[in-house]
Amino acid sequence: MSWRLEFPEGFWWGTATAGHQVEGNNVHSNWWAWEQEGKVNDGTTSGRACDYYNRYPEDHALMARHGHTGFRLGLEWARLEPQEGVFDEVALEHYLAMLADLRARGLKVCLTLNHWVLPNWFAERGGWRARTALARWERYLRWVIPRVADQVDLWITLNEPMVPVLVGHLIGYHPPCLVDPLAAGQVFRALLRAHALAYRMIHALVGRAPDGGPVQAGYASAVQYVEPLAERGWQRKLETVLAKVFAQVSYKAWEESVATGRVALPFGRRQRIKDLEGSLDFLGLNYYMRVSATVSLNTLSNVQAGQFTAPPGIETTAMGWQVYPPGFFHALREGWERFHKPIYVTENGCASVDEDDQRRRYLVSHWAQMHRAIESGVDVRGYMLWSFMDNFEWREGFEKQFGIVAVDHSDPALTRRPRQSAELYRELIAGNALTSEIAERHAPGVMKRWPVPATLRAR
Ligand code: IFM
Repeated sequence: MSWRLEFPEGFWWGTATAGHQVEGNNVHSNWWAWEQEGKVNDGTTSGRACDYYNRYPEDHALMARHGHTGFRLGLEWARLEPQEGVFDEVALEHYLAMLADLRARGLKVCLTLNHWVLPNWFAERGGWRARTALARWERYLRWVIPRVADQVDLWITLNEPMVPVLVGHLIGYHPPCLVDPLAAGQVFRALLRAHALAYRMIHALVGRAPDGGPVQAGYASAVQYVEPLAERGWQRKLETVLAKVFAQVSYKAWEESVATGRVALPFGRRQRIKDLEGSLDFLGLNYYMRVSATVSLNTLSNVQAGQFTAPPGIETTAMGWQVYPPGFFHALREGWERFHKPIYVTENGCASVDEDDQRRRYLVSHWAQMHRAIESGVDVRGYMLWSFMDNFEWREGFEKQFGIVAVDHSDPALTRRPRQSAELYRELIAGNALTSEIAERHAPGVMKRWPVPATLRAR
């Protein structure tokens, strides 16, 4: 039985990265300082990362050769404002050259203004919790936004804001490694304000998008599909409650706050935040996994990062994350139903347990679910695969490999070696369609395991 899943004309196909994870030598940042204390699990530091900062022409050329039509990258605030109030014009010129190079090769630009990492001076003066944090952020934005404005097609104010809130301030896994619910609450509110401010400033300081259309700004949210693990009985009941709490805390509180303009914290005063309500022109959605909420007689434990339990028969990636493609469909539907705004998938991908087979199975099955969502009426406009190349995976160091392009970090030349998944992606983009032939050749059997209605109907 053969089938063909066509994507809308003009669909954005690209990859996503973050400055600190690929550029190298982000020496004035809080992450860099923290890494020097030996905190990264595999004993590495971000160091030269992929040296994307210097090798960007080679990387962009590779993207263009593979038919990509866009790229998501980030600016590093610590590079641009290495000391408080001192802005680095040379670094800005460098970023402008990078952006111009992308555009010259026909790649559209999705730009992230903040992907967790802070200038070290900002972190040392209290980070997002400082009374003056917002004024510092505003001063930086006022300088940087107009300078890059004519090169940016899509603006992401903040990447996965709930990660610094929860992972940095509640469970203490990322810097500043606090286990402090009050601090987490403060950062949550501060980031809502930071997002609203950035959104408003982008609209105030940028006239039009490069294609002449309206400015497009949003944030990128990390969305999981959360379900109870048990199928019946008292466990199911308890786990259903736990699943709700987990989803609420991990992303829904943020989304609700943006939708209503009021802080959606439990026991909160539903305080109103200036300019927050509806502060998105599109929803940036990052989806990786299903989370199964589990409760056993003596633990309430496994909703912590890296300790998710997968039901039998469900594979997990090198991150220990469940591979559950239908969750992607549900996440897209949920995002659409909440906001009724265009959706860009700003991240989706897999740290493969093997060289590339799992990654290809993952990608094929998730693209099919994205197509299913589009067919059901969700306005998905683009997809940015995480990630272009193996990069610095935060506290996990270089061990986890998300790249469709392999980079061996012990290789002095940091040679880029496209994996078969890069070829798979090229084939998908070339036809703007996923076909049964491509799927079967790259990921035999996966569409039988995770069929979507269109593949069952087809002849
Ligand atoms: O590497 C990260 C990225 O920085 C944010 N989203 C999830 C990715 C994979 O863990």
